[in-house]
Amino acid sequence: MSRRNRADLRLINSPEGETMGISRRQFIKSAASLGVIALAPRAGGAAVARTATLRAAVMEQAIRAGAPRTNFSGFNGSVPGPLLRYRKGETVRLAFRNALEVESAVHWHGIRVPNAMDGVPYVTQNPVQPGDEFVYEFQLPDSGTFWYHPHQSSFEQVPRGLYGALIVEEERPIEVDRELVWLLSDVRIEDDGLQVEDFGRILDIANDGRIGNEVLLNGIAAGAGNVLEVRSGERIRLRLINAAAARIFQLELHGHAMNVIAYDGQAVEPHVLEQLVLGPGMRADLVIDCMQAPGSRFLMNDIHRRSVGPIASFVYGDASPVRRKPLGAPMRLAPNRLPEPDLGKASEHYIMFQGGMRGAPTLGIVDGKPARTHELMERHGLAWTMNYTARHEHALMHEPFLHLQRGEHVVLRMINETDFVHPMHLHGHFFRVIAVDGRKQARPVWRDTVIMGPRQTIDVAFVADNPGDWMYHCHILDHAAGGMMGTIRVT
Ligand SMILES: [Cu+2]
Repeated sequence: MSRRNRADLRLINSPEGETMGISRRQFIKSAASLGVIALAPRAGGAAVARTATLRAAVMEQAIRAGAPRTNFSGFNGSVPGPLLRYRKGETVRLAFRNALEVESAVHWHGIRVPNAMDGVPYVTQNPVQPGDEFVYEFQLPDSGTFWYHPHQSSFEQVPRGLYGALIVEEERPIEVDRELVWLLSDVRIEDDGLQVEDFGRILDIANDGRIGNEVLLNGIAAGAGNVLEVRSGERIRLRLINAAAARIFQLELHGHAMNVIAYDGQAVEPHVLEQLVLGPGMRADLVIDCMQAPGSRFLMNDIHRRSVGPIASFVYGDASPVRRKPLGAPMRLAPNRLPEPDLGKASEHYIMFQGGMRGAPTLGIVDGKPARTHELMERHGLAWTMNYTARHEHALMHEPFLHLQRGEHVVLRMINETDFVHPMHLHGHFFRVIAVDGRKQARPVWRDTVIMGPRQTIDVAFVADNPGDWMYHCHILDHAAGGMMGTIRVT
């Protein structure tokens, strides 16, 4: 256990950024290079956009003290990229500078941006060429926990390290003693620390995706040695983001109740979770009352079948408790205003998913021609179909698979005929998860990404109120590259 890891966890998203009077465009850098972009409140009341620059470039960073440095691509020289933190309703201006040797762009996952700001090459904008810049400017309609990452060759660019958190504070935040942002991810590295250059293998594409051999928490190796020092009695708000390309986390925390207060940034009625399942792209906000005795120690574990192991240790300092009883303040967040789908007048649409290396063989259409499973894989590098069609990242995006009228109330039935799990993500909108395998959900939660279990059917409902071509894809990024990707056109 290194001093460095300790420092990292304590520094993560501490509120100093706001209270230290940091001026415009300055970064606070922690020892482990987690930057926080915190900007001065705008003067006057004029609607001045808050600006920040995200520069993508190759870089190096050790994932644990003493380990050989790992080659990453990162924003502003760190993995994860700088923590962007704003308030609901603000307008932001984010300049993306591409210092990579490949085309890229930045997508703002979960933020209901105008279509032209969504950051999807070939769909909402041209790719940003090496050496070029693209300026994104949009208002933040919702408070919540969001993140950003490239949407070009994302199966490679994201696990190389291009991701960061974007937090939008509520108008009236709930009372907590401390807030943390944890970006979970992984990396596939050799003993020499270098990333394994095996991105986009059909074996990964057609299976569970490319899973790393080291789990990362804010760019540092996860594990029991990753220590979060807590004080008895304190209330922590923990914002969790799964930024991994393919890994699904299933988290449990010993000795503490995990009160979930938001999924994908949207408020839910606070309730206690025994386990939290987070697929790639998904987020959860937790409130944790640390009511154990000074000097005690507890593990947060990932108990997912593929990745059993500790994520971090909650270690109580010796200081006397801040309070003896949990803070009585409410945990419930004020909900964002989202357009409520009316199921009585909603149109119904279906998407059937097939493919993968296990399960029934697939017949799909690629570039207008039929292809059997082996042809999909061997000839096209594809493994998945949506409504019998497999789409390449570049080629077929201009042909939406679903047309919706602006303002249309929609029920989307997703029928997973594969033997695999798929976290399905829709851009530009939130949807309510209304039924699972035909069972109506008592409290349908808002989400932008929902897990479809193997052979499971999920119904979601939303109002298509945001015009444009919106990506709809699996957030296992190898699956997206392998055909589980398309656009929904709202006009
Ligand atoms: Cu998938």
